[in-house]
Amino acid sequence: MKGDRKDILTWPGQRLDFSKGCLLMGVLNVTPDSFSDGGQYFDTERAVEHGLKMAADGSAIIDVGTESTRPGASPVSADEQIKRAIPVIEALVKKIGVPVSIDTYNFEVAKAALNAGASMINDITALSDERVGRLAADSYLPVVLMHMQGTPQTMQKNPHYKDVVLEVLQFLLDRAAKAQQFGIPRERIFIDPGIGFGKTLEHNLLLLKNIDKFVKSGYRVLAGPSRKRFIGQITGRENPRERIFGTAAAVALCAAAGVSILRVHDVAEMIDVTKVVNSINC
Ligand code: HH2
Repeated sequence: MKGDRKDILTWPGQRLDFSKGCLLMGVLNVTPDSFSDGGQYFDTERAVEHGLKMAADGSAIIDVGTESTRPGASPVSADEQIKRAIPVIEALVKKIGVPVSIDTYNFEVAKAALNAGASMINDITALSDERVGRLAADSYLPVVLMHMQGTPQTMQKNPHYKDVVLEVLQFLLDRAAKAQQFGIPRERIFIDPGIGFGKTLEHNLLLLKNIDKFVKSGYRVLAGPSRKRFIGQITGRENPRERIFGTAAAVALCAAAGVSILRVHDVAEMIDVTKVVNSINC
């Protein structure tokens, strides 16, 4: 299966080169309430400035999110999300050479983002709305399929699995097969175990410990451990912005295991981590 995975992923107008190892996806939350940077980039100008900085720092993709999915967060209307996302995407695609992805499971938001120039869809519900899958297929775009148990409102109430690694992997393989039925070729599919989405500390650790099993599936893997609560639980650091070294440990482990993309907030710091791991691994 690994043979299907080329080192360079190309799609209309874009390319990602994995030949030297993993790449970073910089998080750009245009929200007032995200768990670690809520409000910091809610203003369009500041959001664009931060996106430009992450690209200059070495981020290979900028991931624009307009709705917090932290545990207990409430959904935001599509109209409001479009209002938040579009000016930021339009400004970024004019100024940077790297792809902009839209972090959404909402068809209307995805469609508006693609019209504004976004060229990748990061769907935390793994194409729960089939129209998002067809949109990605018809537009020849890559997609990220993430696993979540429950919804952001309920997911941390009592997450339960018999075998978390097996169940999460099986779910992602099923969704990836479905994505191919929509017409998305397998090399454009990224699978993501969804660290922190309906998972206890133990579940998150098991998923990270076994991240190689996801890599061996033949699909490219994306992981998003950045600043998350499991790092606070281990280190005692309540403030997500103080979880950079903890994030670095998880990023290094994932990079060494062959994860293709790490979704991170602290691009300037994590680029050094991945450069070192990639150099050792090459
Ligand atoms: N995590 C978050 C949001 N989107 N997408 C993928 N593919 N994988 C992840 O692990 C992931 C994600 C949550 O982080 P953040 O965007 O910083 O927080 P919030 O949801 O509060 O905006």
